[in-house]
Amino acid sequence: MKAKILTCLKEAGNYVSGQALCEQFGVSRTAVWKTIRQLQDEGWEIEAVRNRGYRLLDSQDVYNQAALESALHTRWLGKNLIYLDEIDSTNTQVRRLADQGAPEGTVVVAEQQNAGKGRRGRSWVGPKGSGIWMSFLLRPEFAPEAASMLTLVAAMAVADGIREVCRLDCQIKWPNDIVADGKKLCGILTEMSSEMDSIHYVIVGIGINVGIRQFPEEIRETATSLVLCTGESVERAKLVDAVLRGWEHWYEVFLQTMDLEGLQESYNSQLVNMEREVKVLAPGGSYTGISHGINKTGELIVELPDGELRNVMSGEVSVRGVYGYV
Ligand code: BT5
Repeated sequence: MKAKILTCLKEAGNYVSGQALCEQFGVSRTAVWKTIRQLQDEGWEIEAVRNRGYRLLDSQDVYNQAALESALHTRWLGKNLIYLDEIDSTNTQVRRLADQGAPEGTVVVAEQQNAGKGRRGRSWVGPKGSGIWMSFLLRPEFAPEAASMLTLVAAMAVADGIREVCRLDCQIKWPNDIVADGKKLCGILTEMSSEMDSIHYVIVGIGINVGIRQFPEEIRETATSLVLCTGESVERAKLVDAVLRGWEHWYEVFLQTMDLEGLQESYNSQLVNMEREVKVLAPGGSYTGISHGINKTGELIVELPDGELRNVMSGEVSVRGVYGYV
């Protein structure tokens, strides 16, 4: 009900009479009034004028179940959306739900993560009120080998979403970061539960720094946020919607060929390291070369000084710019 009234006010962009809301949703005037009060308590600025009705003032960053439901314009992703004030990690929460049989497309969004995860046991800083920390569940039919490409699909979705909502020209740092001004704005963590030749489920986790103004010492040089890059605040629910819509689009492109053929060109055009010298930090030792972008299976093609071309797989390495983080 809250989400519905909110959507109605957003779409109207003007006064909507109490009577019209009563009729549309088949509830009493008191029920409408109570719902408006709840929305106001959550932070929405709703003006109430006698004889005219209710009007939603400027869009604000209200972030909760109703705000997200009302902002979502996806086809299938997030039809089952769960908003939480606080959680250890949204990836871990989706895993718990997946084990209990949650459907494909389930999305978990949290206001705060207390034990956010990065790759290979690293941790992710996810303070309250200043980011998008979310994960979603897929139950794909394809072979486990294909799953590593999904991180790259997610990167495309995030970059599109940020451009659409924030008009910020961000780039992708292979395989799982979105960067702006040479610093990390977003990280992606894809996890999988599988057997030898079949996937039980995949969890795609996305962390976007939105309003963080000051980072912990250890990442101060390498991390940034949307507010630091644009100086503007962001309506997070809108950005969640744009990213999830972006996922639906690029995932469909991916499924057509079961590889990145349809994404490769666009991905490479956004790649921050394209045709630049990179340092590959592999378990067996690091080496440098020139990055020529990704191939159809999402490996990074790196040309070594002797001309040898190496296809670098994302599971085993990190890539750094020779002069800094990107
Ligand atoms: C990642 O790992 O970049 C994946 C991050 C995924 C986070 C999302 S949030 C929602 C979902 N739930 C989770 O628990 N995780 C996902 P990696 O490439 O390993 O980078 C981790 C490194 O990034 C850390 O070791 C820090 O150096 C740095 N870092 C940590 N928090 C950061 C932040 N908020 N912004 C930028 N850099 C950060």
